[in-house]
Amino acid sequence: MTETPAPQVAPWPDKPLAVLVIGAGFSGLAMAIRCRQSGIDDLLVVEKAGAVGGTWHENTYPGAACDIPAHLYALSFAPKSDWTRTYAGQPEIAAYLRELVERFDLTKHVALSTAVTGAVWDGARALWRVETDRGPLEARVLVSGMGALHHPAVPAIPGLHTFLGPLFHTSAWDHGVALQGKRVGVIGTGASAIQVVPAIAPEVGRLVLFQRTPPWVVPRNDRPTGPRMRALFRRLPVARRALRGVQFWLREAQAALGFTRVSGLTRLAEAASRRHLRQQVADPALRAKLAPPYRLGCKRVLISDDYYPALTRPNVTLEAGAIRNLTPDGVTMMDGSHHPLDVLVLATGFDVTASLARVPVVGRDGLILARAWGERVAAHRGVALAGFPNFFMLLGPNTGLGHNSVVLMIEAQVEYVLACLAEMRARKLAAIEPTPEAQARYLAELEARLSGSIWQQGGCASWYQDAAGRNIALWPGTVVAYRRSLREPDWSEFVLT
Ligand code: N01
Repeated sequence: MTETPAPQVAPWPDKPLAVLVIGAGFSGLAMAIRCRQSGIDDLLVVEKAGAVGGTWHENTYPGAACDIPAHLYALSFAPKSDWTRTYAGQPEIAAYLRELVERFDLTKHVALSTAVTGAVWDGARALWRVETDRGPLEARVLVSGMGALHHPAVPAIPGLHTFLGPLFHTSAWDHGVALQGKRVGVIGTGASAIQVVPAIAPEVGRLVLFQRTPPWVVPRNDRPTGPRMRALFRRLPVARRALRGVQFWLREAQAALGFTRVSGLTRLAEAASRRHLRQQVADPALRAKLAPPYRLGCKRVLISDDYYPALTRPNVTLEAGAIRNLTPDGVTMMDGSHHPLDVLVLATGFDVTASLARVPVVGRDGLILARAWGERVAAHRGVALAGFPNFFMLLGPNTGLGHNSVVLMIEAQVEYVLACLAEMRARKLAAIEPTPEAQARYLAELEARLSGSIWQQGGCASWYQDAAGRNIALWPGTVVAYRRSLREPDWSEFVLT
C-alpha cells in the first residue's frame, strides 16, 4: 500500500494543554474537529503510527472494507458525497480520514509517530502528566481515542513460532510477501478472514482455511455507486442525508425489535443466512461444516457475497476443527492430518481488554486503570471513570455496536465530553469525575439490559466477552437510547471540584 506523505510536524507544547487526545483514528479526529469548532484550540492529538486513520490505517489486508454502508460510516459533520461503493473499502476510508486533517485544519494539532507510554493524574496541579516516546506532555483533560481493536490476539497454538515461512496477522499484513502460487493457510473465520479469503483465493496456489467455529453470514449486496448517483449526492445533500437516514433506521429497527435477544427476528435472520448458504454452496458436506452451532447475533453477524463461493473453489480447503500444533512446514490438526504451507495468516482478531489497560494510566490516589478494571471493565456511560478526574474514553467499555455505525456512538460521546468541558469552563472547575455511586447505578442498569441477551444465551464465545463471559464491548440497545442517555449530562452524577 502507498504510504501517505506525513503532514508537517505539530509543534511540541511547552506548557500544559487544555486537551490531549490519544489516537488519531475516527474517535480522536472527531474529538479534535469538534474541540476546534467549539473554540478549544489548545489541543493536541498524539498518534503512535506515522499517519492518521487508526484501525483504517493499520488494517490493509487484501479485501479490507467496512461492513456498514459508507454514508452511514462517515462523520455527520464531515459528510462525503462521492463514496464509490455502498460499502467503502479500506483505502477509501483511510483517505477520507487523512483528508479530514486538511479539511478541518488539524495539521498543527496532530503529532504523528508519538506513542503514549503512561499517564499520571497530578492532583495538586489538577492535570495529567503524560509520558510519550518523544518526551513528556501535560494536559488539563485527557481523552482516549485508542479504540478497542488494535492489539492483535495471537493464539496460543503450540509450536506457533516454529513455523519457518512468513507468518503475520491480518492487521499487520506483510505486503512484501508474494502469495502467487503459494500454499497459504488462514486461521480464523471472523470479519477479517471472510474478506481476506475471497480476495486472495484466486491468486494463491492452495488455500487452507482453518475454522474453529463457523460464522453466520448474510448477503452483502455491495454495489458501485455510479457517477450519476454521486453527482446527485453532491448537488442535493438532502438525498445523501435521506439515504443515510434509511440505512440508520433500518438498523435501529433491528435493535428495537430485539435483535440483541433470541427473538422472531433472530429466527428470520437465521433462515435468511441458511438460504444464503444453500444458494451458494451445493456440496452438502461443505454446507454441514459451515452451519453455525449457536444462535445468530451471539458473535458478529458477517456480511458477504463472495465468502461461500470462495470456499467452493477447487484450490480452497475448509479445515474444520481444532489445531493441534504448528510445525516448521505447516499445521497439524487434532485428528493428525497435516497441511504443509508456505505462508500462514492469523485472522485471529484482537485482544480487546488489552487496549487501554496496557498503557499504565494512574488516576487519583495512585489508582491504576488496569486494577480499577480488575473486577470488570466498565465506565460511567461508557465514557468516564470514577477515580480518574478529567479523563474520558471514546468507544470505551460497552459502547461498540454489532448492528449500526459506531461513528454515531463516537459523535454522541464527543458531544458529552464537550458538555463536560463547557461546564468546567463555566463553573471554573479544576476537575470533574463521576461519583462511584452514579457509576455503580449505571453499571447495574447495563447489567440488567445485558441479562438474557443473545451474548449470554446464544451459546458462543466471542471477543465481546471477558474471561467471565460478560459482554464488555457492545452497547445492548439502540443508538437512539444511548444518545439520549448522553444528551444532557446530569451533574449530580459527577464530583465537581
Ligand atoms: O476477529 P474475530 P476479526 N485456533 O475475533 C479464530 C471488526 N472488523 O479480526 O470463533 C483457531 O471476529 C476465532 O475462532 P472462534 C469487527 O468488529 C470489522 O475477524 O473463536 N481459530 C475466529 O474465527 C469484528 O467483529 C470489519 O472459534 C482461532 C477468528 O479467529 C472485529 O473487528 C472487518 C484461534 C477471530 O475472529 C474482529 O474481527 C474486520 C485458534 N487458536 C474486522 N483463535 C468490517 O467492517 C482465534 N481463532 C468488515
